[in-house]
Amino acid sequence: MSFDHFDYKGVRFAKGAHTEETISHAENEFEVFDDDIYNVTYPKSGTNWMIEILNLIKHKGDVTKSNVIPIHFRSPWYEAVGCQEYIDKMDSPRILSSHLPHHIFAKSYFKSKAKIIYTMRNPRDVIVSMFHFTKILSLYTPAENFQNFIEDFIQGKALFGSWFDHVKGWMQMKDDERFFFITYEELLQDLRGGVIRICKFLGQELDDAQIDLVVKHSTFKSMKENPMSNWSQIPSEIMDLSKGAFMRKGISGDWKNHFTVAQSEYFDKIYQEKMKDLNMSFFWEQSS
Ligand code: PPS
Repeated sequence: MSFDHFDYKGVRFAKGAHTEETISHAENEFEVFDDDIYNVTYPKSGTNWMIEILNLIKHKGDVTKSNVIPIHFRSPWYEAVGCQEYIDKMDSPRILSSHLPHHIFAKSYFKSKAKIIYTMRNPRDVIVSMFHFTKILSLYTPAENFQNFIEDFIQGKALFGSWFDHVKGWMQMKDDERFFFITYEELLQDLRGGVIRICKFLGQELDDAQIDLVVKHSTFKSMKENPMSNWSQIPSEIMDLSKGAFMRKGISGDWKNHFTVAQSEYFDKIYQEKMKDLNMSFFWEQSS
């Protein structure tokens, strides 16, 4: 997995998208407001899906903003280069995205009442999604050797570091009332049920018709067809959609089309070893 990078507190970041200054600012100086909502994920785990859901919930299912504002401006990544100017203009409650691991997250968050929604996805499908993403996002050198890609992912050489450390870090907050976690696979299986649980966590009262609208406009099909949600507004020098789609397949279990039996067994062994101390079983372990 090749990209021009720098490491910060043991985590890999992409030059161009981040600088040591933006990461240090995000960690040490960024001001969290009590009514902020943070959409936190490891990359390729459903970040954009959650941006769509949370913004639709905020607007009680009204799709107007989703149809006119590109998705990356609706909930900017607060650690990324150039995002502060959009964040400064946001209405409250701000819905912000982040791929930061727990140990680099904004210090001011931990003294606030702000809420975090953490979405996780089967790491095997994260690997596949990221593998294809390297072909369209210019900061990457397109990946060709899948075996090496799996190895780099396991070694924490991916953008935002180790998936295992990310999940284990954030799961330290699993019993905190400001923290809610959900899996991509649960959303796939029951989007409406997921939306209702998220509303409850946020204290947002939507009626049945409003919930139906949130669901309708956050399906894979709706988002793929919406030019403001499918990343087609991004210049092709940054993301070249002639080489693949950002809204690629939107399914669980695509890893079975990519991993050999040997790769799958190898990954399972590493997964068991690295996750054993967490003592948690995730939804994808039952569903994939
Ligand atoms: S990123 O680049 O890290 O912000 O990517 P992220 O948004 O986290 O993940 C991209 C994958 O999520 C899929 N996606 C969806 N799946 C189902 N339903 C909806 N509505 C949806 N929106 C985005 C997207 O297709 C990527 O997964 P893959 O497996 O590549 O298709």
